[in-house]
Amino acid sequence: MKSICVIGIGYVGLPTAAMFASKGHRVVGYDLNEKAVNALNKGEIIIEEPGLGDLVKEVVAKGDLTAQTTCPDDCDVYIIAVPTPINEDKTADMRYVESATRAIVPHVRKGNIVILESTSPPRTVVDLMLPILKETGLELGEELLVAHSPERILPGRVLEELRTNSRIVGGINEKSSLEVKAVYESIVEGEIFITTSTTAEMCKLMENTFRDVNIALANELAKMSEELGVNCWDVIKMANQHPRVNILSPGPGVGGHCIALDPWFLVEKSKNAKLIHQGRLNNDSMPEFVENKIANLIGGLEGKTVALYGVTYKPNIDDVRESPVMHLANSLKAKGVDVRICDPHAGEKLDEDFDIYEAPKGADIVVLGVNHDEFKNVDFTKLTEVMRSKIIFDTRNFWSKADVEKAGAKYVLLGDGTM
Ligand code: SAJ
Repeated sequence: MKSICVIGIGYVGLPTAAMFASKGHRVVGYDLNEKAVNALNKGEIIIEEPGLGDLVKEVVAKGDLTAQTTCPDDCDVYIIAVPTPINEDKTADMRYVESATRAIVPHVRKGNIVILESTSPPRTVVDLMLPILKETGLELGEELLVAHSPERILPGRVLEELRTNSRIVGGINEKSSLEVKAVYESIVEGEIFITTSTTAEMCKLMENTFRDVNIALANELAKMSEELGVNCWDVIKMANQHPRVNILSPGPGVGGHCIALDPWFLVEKSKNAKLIHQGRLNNDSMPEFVENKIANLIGGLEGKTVALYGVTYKPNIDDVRESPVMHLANSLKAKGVDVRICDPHAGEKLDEDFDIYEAPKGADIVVLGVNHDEFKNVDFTKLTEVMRSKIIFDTRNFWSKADVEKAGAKYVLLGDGTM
């Protein structure tokens, strides 16, 4: 059993720390955020993720997971799981990775392992971390083992995916890769692939980029379909019957802290990332596209009321980071729209949150931004009877046209070719 320090106890670090602790390792979460540290030491969590609350409670109660705001110095393994946000100019903000690496320098000893889990631009380990870690005086790859092992867990399924997904371990040399692989073997049931640190960085970025470019294609299809009078959802359904085609779904844009950001790390580092760049621009254009459709449907925006269902970046989570629907809500507000938000998951984080049947009061349109489960079985008669004009705009192909029309309302679907 090892003693492990996880630096950054957020969306990735916390479940990782809890998982290692549940396998008998002694784990210390190190984070500068006092609120997160205090909550963790009480066995509480401040994020919404199925199963995580119970697991954390259990390992904290057993004393296997603790948290502190200073870096511990008696650990065998240091895992860096800090955020890698993006600057205004779309370049990676690597301050947290840099300061986390600097923070461990005085604490690491001969035989320790340093792992970067944060998604980072290619060459981060080699160009940013190694020069800092050299200051330890330890021989890198021999006395101090270093690797990148990107997290690839899907919010909403984090514990399951941590355990069952395959894992990539990119060491600065083979010895590092093998030692780090052994660390993850205690929590990962999937296959663990060994490679170089820069290849591991590229793998992670290309996975999210693959999805981003595919969604960009779906969004472009939605726009073309409206132009050409085709229902893009029919096209996707039938084209995907082909054994080698899998077009993802269009929507109001791509959000979250991963897919909407990671492709920029490639654009920053390579002048050849042209398709990737265009895909980002396509996806970022969707909130505005949806806003223009809303304006067309209700005859302008100023002075209008829009009931907006779901503002998180995807369904059934409370995360509004980089949410395109949040972006849409703010843009509508700036144009003089009274935006009445209903979000059963993120509601507590918002200034104002309406109940499902309260949000549409006096609304000129109901817009489905995110398909939370709570919205599945809404009663459209009850929902639309309090509206000023009965228009339902579904950006996710989630609601039934027949159900909406039965309630005497107009149903409009993003990319259905009717506008
Ligand atoms: N989206 C669409 N259409 C689709 C699918 C998704 O518009 O057909 C949108 C969603 O609404 C959301 C965004 O894309 O706004 C991203 O959601 P997601 O569920 O595709 O992915 P994330 O960002 O929650 O998690 C991704 C995952 N990566 C891949 O599936 C390749 C996850 O495995 C990674 O660990 C995570 O990024 C990460 O941390 O990098």
